[in-house]
Amino acid sequence: MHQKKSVRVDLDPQETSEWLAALDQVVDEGGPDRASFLLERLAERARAMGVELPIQHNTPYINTIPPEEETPYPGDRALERRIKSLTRWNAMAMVSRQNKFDHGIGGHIATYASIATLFEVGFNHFFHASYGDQPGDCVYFQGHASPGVYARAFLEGRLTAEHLENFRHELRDHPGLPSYPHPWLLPGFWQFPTVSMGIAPINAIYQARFMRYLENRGLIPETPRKVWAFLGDGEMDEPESMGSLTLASREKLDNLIFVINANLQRLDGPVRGNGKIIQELEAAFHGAGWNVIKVLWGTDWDELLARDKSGLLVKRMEECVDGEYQSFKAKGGAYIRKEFFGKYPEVLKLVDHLSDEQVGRLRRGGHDPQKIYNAYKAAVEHRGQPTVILAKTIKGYGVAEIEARNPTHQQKELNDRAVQLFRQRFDIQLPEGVANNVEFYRPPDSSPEMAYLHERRRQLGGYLPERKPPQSRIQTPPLEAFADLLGGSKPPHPSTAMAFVRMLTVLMKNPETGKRVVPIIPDEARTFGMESLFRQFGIYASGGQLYKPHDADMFLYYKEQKDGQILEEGITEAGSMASCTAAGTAYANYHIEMIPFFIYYSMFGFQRVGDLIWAFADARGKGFLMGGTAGRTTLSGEGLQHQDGHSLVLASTVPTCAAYDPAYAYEIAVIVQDGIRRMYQEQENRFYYLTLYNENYAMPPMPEGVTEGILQGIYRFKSAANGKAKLQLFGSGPILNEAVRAQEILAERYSIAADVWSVTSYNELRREALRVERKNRLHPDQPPEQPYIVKALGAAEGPIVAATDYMKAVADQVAPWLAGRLVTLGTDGFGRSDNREFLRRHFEVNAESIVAAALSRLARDGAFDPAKARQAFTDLGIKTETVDPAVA
Ligand SMILES: Cc1ncc(C[n+]2csc(CCOP(=O)(O)OP(=O)(O)O)c2C)c(N)n1
Ligand SMILES: [Mg+2]
Repeated sequence: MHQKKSVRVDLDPQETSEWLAALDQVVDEGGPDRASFLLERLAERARAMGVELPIQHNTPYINTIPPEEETPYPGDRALERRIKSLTRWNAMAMVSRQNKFDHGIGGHIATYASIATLFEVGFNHFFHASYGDQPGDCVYFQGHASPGVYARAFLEGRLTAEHLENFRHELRDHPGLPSYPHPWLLPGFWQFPTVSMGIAPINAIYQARFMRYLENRGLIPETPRKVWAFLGDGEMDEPESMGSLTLASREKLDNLIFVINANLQRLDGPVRGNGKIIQELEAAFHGAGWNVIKVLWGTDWDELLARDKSGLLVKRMEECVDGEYQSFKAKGGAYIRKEFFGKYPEVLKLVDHLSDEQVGRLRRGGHDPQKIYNAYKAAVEHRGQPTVILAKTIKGYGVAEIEARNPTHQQKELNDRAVQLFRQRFDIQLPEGVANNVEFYRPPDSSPEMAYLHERRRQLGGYLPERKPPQSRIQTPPLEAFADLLGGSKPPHPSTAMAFVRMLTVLMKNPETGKRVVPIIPDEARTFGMESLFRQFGIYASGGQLYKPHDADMFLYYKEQKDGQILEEGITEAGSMASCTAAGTAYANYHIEMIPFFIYYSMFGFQRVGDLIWAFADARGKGFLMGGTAGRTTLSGEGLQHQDGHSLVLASTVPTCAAYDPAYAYEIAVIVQDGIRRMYQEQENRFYYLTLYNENYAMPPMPEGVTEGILQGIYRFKSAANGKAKLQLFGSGPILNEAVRAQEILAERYSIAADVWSVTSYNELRREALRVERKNRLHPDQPPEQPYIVKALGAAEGPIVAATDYMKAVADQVAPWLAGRLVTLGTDGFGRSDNREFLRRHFEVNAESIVAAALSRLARDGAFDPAKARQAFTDLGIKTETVDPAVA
């Protein structure tokens, strides 16, 4: 009988030892690979016989690469150490000086101290700045280790002492240096914004996938390019950090290398005081299908481990938790001897020949160039899987009094004694004046270390990070190319979402833009009526389609192909945004302009992945975010968690995002066409957000002379039919149709003439008005200019009722320039499941509510009889005593 046993007792020690002896013999005679082969066969057989085997995702707490498999270090260790020490010095000096000078300005010493060797081995041996005429590796530097990246660029002569002097003084001195990697602030230097934890890992994964996408589509040549992401161990707690791991293994992204700087600490204290973060991450990455390389112990441990015949040293390594490992480094050699080695007499004996100081200096793997080099080499050579290197380091390494201590993250300044100890610790040779004043130091170019540094970078194709996008070559198709959208619709009428899909198809067939368009969809294509694109352009599948789709005999079948153009991302807005980021910055990283269209449920965009969008803007990302099924009342049935009435408010917070809320097909054509021109022809660093709705209605032909207004944000769509308008109605998206209906009701029932305006972008109108206002403010001696909103309205008279499917705050943005005339109707509050008619009535944005608001305002202005207004409310079915939808 098969019995489960939770406690395993050795029932036959004699038999056990025979099996173990047999294994020993196999290893001795056949080698470890043979042993591993046999064990795998045994495990297969055992499983087939129903024997329960533990699933193991962890290996022992020692280095993955055994010393006998290591390659000797190819570089000059002494010169590299000198370069690294100088980088350490300059990085420390930069932060410490600035904080002495400007107390509280911030910066980090401890993080770079822990990651310096991991960076330097990369800089000297691995990070390619180019591959022939192709761009080089993408390196995501741990954000708050930026002082080290600056310090190296200073040694390389790419940044000046003035730059370092102005670290975190971007506004008062020139040239300033931003705190962290921000392409927006240092566009020739930084490539990837990383400092918001979790952004780098997910962006790096999708970057590696996008690189393959471009290769598989034949848009860039295949190169050995790698994506390196240097990440904190605390950072791995972010859901974005680990959320897309299986994409990387599924896509066999062997161009991707994560290096996790496991210094065992985060900001407040240990990452896993009561456990071992490296083991936890190993299991998770193994489970997700990654190649895992642990770099735990430095070379000086090899000899101890070789003499550890009892296995007790490894046992001791395994039983200690990170909180203890942190204490060992915080408390020094004598403590380590007593508390770590002292637990077992056999283990204690292993360090008999070492002084306390030597015991204290036994290095961790992440500080040993030999171990790091071998891990990087194995990672670069590994095929078929992404690699994660788990490097054990020490936070604040080598910095007296802060090393491995809980407050180390916050340490910004070093006192004179600590500076002296730092110099001694890393044997930093400096001219005396430089050392005493904690000045920056770069040896003369003729020195051996500088010659070495430059030669290494020359071998690796130049310096990095560096961001140098070439001139764009895309010519925008003329507006006439989208004639389909400009001439008005015939029944059955489309929605703006459908009109957009038509435009996208035209763009994808256009010889200029066709191949550059990247449609990115998180499992919503059918929602937006985009399934027609599947067969025409193919869904990207790196391995091709391995099955015959059940709908293969249908016209619009689900076609996956290796060079498919559509990125069907599955249900991950974060992943899709990361793809959008890779595509929208391809002009800088691959020197090819790609035009992403990320099409998603508008509710799950800015609200859900806002920080990724912010980073996209920082990275000078270009492209289009398309918020489908937009509007709190236009998306019927779906209710509170689906109906979006606020993404436009959030979009307005991103400086480079131009947000539009178009009503008609031709507006979309004008906005997108001009967007391509501005971003890809004029090279402006901006991107677009457009709402798309799923309500079908007649799309009018484009009136004459409206393109400027569409782009600026407002134009008169329909003048009053009878008489000069005494009232102005603003509408956006499908609510524009409500405004038109209100115009008719007002004319027919109340003899009030009103003009109707389409407001395509309150956000853009406000920005322009603010720019003009600022100019006027700063030049009181010059005649004031008028903002576009004021010019556009011209002599249009009377109060203005603005209705939108978004929050009132969207329309309120232009209130300051409308002299108290503006009444806003919008969809503040939680959504409901019902149809459009009831939703618009509930949120008071239907035609009747617009009419009521107009009459009410006219009555208050003395231009309409209040008693008649009250009667009108009854006639229009307006309930005056219901709960405010904003709080309902
Ligand atoms: C999303 C986000 N949350 C919080 C922070 C603030 N923060 C900066 S560094 C840090 C701790 C980082 O710990 P770890 O990732 O282990 O990096 P280490 O400095 O230890 O290398 C925190 C919480 C941030 N930058 N981003
Ligand atoms: Mg950490």
